[in-house]
Amino acid sequence: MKAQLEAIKSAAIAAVNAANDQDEIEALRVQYLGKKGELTAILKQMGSLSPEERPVMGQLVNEAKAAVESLIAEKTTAMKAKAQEEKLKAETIDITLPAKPVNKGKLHPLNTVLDDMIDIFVSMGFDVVDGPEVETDHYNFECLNVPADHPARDMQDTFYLGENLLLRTQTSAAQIRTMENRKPPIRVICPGRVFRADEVDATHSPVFHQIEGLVVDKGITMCDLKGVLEQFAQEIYGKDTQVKFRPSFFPFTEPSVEVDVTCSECGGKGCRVCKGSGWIEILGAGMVHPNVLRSCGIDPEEYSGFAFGIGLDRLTTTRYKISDIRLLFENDKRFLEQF
Ligand code: 2NL
Repeated sequence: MKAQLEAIKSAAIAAVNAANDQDEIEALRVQYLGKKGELTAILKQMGSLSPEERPVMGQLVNEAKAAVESLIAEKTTAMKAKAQEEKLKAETIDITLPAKPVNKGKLHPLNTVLDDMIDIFVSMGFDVVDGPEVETDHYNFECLNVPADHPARDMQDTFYLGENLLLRTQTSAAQIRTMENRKPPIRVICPGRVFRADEVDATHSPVFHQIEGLVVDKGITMCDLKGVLEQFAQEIYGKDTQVKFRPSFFPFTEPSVEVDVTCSECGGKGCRVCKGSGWIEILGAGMVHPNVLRSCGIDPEEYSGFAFGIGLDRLTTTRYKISDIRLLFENDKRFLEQF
């Protein structure tokens, strides 16, 4: 029986040592140590032994079982460690490989131009304000001294949403509210989308972009207007840019001017861009009409101000040599990816 035990023990140890994976080891554990296993079976034969032999044999069997058990535990730990190591090896990341390209997207050219303009005015002390695109007749026209019979109020020119509701034709309303809500000194710009019932062509779109500005304080004069707008033009077009103020008319300003700059394409010699004149019109401006100040609760005897309106779209198409304004609104990725 002792010899049989030794034989089983060495067979078990050899088999466990030869095992290649955990399934095999588990099968061997069942084969030798399980309820019906070979070493367990030997214990059951002990009844045939004499009372003196029994404890001796019992101890031998237990030692054999313990030896096989500890070998199995050892092999299992070693196999688990090896499997883990192999798994880690297979998962190694080569951090020197180039990353997958990420499509970051780009700013729309209108936003690039707008950001530049905002930087210039903010550096001169202006705040940025905004307002709704749907406005009332009161804020869009009434407060701005646009008379009831003015052609701009016509259904042909303005998108009406109801009796008194319309899509704003300029961003002035946000500035009107600023005058109602803040005390001078006021220095604000208001960028945004505006709407007019225009026929669509290469230079006209029913939706376009404007940045309006307003300054109100004691003692503001036309000199302040000229200084601010000349500084703006030279920062956008370069410091050698010349600025020309031509008399004009707007209902909300008096006097009113239109501002031209020397053509940045030809430097003023005359070319296709400036249609041979050497000048390009960039904005309209003027001293805020006393009626407008009054409609916002500001006393025109005490305060004065100037205002201006700049079209963003034309500035953008000339800067990037874009031939058709419609390209700005079609959101064709092939076009937008060029900027
Ligand atoms: C243009 C002309 C202009 C204004 C806009 C304005 C706003 C207030 C009061 C007075 Cl709250 N005026 N805005 C003034 C003059 C001209 O825009 O041709 N824009 C493209």
